[in-house]
Amino acid sequence: MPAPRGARPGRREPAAAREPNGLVIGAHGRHYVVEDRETGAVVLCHPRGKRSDCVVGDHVHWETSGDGGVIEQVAERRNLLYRQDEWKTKSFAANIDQLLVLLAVEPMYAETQAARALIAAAHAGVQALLVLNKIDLLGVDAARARLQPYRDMGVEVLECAIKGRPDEAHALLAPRLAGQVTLVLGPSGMGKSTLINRMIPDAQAQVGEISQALNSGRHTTTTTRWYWMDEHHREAALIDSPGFQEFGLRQVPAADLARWMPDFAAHAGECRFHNCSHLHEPGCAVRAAFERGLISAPRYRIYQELHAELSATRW
Ligand SMILES: Nc1nc2c(ncn2[C@@H]2O[C@H](COP(=O)(O)OP(=O)(O)OP(=O)(O)O)[C@@H](O)[C@H]2O)c(=O)[nH]1
Ligand SMILES: [Mg+2]
Ligand SMILES: [Zn+2]
Repeated sequence: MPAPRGARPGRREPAAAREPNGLVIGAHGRHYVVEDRETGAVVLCHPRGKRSDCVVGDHVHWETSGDGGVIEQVAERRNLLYRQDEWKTKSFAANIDQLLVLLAVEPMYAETQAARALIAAAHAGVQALLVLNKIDLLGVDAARARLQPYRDMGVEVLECAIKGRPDEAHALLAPRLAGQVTLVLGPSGMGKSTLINRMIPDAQAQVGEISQALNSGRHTTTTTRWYWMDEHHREAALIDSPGFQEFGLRQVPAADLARWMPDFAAHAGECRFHNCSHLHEPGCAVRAAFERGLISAPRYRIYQELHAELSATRW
């Protein structure tokens, strides 16, 4: 067979010309856990050079080096979900098919956390669904009511009790997760690791049971990790992540915010001014919708809070 044009015998192809041979399945600071695409072997890798900009879900080209490996190149990403405040950017995962925002009846979460995760997903071009967990606990009616605005704006909202009613939860979630790479995100204590363990019995993700008898404290998830749902086909995966508190959205310009909030976007086109901020302008269709109850009071407050945050001077 003739050599391809431009290829010289004995000369190594640049990494860019080769197929990625690894997948980043874990990240611990400057160390990355890489799974070899061919063999499925797991190797601890360092990135080449000073910059460490890998994230779970990245397709990489890696080579053996000493006991571990070196990441030579990160392939172009289909998408990247991240949060960004004034000081830093924190990536959650790359190349995902969907985001599952997990909430619970208890502990009570801040609605702004859910809203922010959905905005980040919309901005990154990732479809998202909300799952309300622990519906076996008291307070389910109030938690359900808080999510009604999200249902109304077309977000898929599922309800389950992953620990309380595990079989039912499995039957509900399995078809939604099949064949997809799903990032599971949410505040601490919502049941993300419980969900991973329910769907993948071999996962053995640490769950935050408070063991008073053993006085061992809570086991919260501290790093993001990829779990295959189907070891053989390697199509579907769940990504467990540490609970988030802050969720900066500095990547979104204030003027674009309404675009990523479906209940706002539905009316924004009708405003008198095309660059309406939906805060104080006359002829604002978004404010009119809010006053008619078509946009919920908490959602409008979240918009005001975010708009102010994103308009503040950067240092
Ligand atoms: N009552 C009830 N408790 C649940 C349910 N699902 C999970 N839990 C409990 O919620 C607690 C927190 O669960 P985790 O899975 O560790 O939560 P997490 O979201 O992974 O938390 P972080 O790792 O800290 O982000 C544990 O004590 C679980 O047993 C449920 O359906 N009902
Ligand atoms: Mg966890
Ligand atoms: Zn407006």
